[in-house]
Amino acid sequence: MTLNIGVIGTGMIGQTHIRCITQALSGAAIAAVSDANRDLAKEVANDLPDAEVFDAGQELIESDHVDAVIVTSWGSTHEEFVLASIAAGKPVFCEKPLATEAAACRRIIDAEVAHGSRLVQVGFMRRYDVAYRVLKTVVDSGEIGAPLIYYSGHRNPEVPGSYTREMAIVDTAVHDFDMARWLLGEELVGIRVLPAKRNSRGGELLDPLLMILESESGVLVNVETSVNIAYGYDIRGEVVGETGTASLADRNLVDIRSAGARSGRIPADWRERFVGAFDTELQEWIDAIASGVAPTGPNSWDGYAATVVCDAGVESLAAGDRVAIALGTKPALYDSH
Ligand code: NAD
Ligand code: ISE
Repeated sequence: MTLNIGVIGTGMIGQTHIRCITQALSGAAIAAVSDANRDLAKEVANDLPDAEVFDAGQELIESDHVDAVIVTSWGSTHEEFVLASIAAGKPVFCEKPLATEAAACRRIIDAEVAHGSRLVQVGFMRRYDVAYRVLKTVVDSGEIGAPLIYYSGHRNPEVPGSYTREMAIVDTAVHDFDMARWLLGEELVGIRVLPAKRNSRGGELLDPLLMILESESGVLVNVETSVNIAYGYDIRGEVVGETGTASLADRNLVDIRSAGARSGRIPADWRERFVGAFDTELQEWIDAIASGVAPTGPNSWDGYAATVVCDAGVESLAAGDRVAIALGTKPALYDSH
């Protein structure tokens, strides 16, 4: 059976996911697209012979030709489309953030709990990256002892002019927060955000930022965002345990020896670094739905928790102080995930 997917938001990552589904993955087709910019949606649909173009995301969700929904529009629109998908009883894959406000994430959780089973998956694709998966296996095995510190470096060569101060936290570090929760298997309870000496390439941005978070058991998580670092898209991760350490290795595809030096290639951007993770993330989502199993990837609670950590981070940046993170009670629906 082919899973017919409707995509809302045919911008950069919407097109990346469509390409991935139509050119690399199996078991699914793009049956519908919608974008606030209708010309863009039509242009994207030109390469998709079976895709209908809808003026409104809501109509796409309700279409009988759409079995499952992918939401890749701007973050501020996610709540509306995720809630509509839940109301229609359709599985929905929502790019991060699940919603831009904690209260909106809570409304999604309430709707999903009322539905009675999981329909929502959030696009935290790092959980599907081969290197991160091996890192988690090592941590969970106890080989390096109990984790004590986790360092998470998130470096972008540059960011667009529309990138604001808070985005280093809510748009970039949100991935690191999710990784910390997933790798450690615990919630984060506090955050302190410290601006470093500014990178002169970053204009008015506070770049780099250093964030120090604590987990429930007292593990310290140290997140670095550097979003104008020029040399490439570099993702670092190291867990310091009681008896050893484990870190993401450099993933050179080639070793270059030239002019008396040895070097390797660093990815240009997130698409190049996480191409394999996006493939696995979407293939596992498609396979689960096709076989009638609820998605097992990052859930609404994960999306909510990440947004709450982001809110606390933004508050800490403004206040120059530590801010506590309070999540409240987790519904039983999310206990086994
Ligand atoms: P983009 O601006 O390139 O594309 C977003 C598209 O959504 C635009 O074409 C816009 O017209 C459309 N849109 C906006 N409001 C809409 C609405 N109400 N209905 C239909 N379409 C609407 O942005 P992008 O970079 O593709 O980012 C989209 C989302 O994906 C964001 O939430 C972003 O955080 C996330 N993202 C995730 C990753 C990742 O690594 N997982 C990477 C990039 C972006
Ligand atoms: C972007 O939105 C992403 O999600 C990328 O993974 C991240 O590296 C980048 O900083 C964000 O702007």
